[in-house]
Amino acid sequence: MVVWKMAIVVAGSALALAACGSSSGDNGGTSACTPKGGTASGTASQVVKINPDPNTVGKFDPATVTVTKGQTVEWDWIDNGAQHSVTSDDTTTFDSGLCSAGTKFFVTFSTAGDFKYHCTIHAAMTGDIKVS
Ligand SMILES: [Cu+2]
Repeated sequence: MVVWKMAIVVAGSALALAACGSSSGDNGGTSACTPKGGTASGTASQVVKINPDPNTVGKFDPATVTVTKGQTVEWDWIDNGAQHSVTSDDTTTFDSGLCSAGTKFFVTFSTAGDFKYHCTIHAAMTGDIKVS
């Protein structure tokens, strides 16, 4: 009986910690989940899922996407174990900030080029949008 009560108290405090962590931007990143260079809704030609991965924490799936000028790419945060960002390597073209599962981010590419991006807190998470 005493052990049961302890377990419930521990579970409750873990939930409180998790809720706190997901609402603050102080776990390694400097940006909150505020889209820059993109929007939180839209109509996409291609969808990239942000999935959990046992080796790299998270991964962009697929890592490489090809679109034509004027088309929109959507990122869907699936991983509910960690926050991730979608940040262009130049850090200025687009940046979702650190976001949690359930977030969507849409970027429309109006110029041709090779737009590499990454997650700001997981160095192994990289992706590439090829625009022709
Ligand atoms: Cu990440």
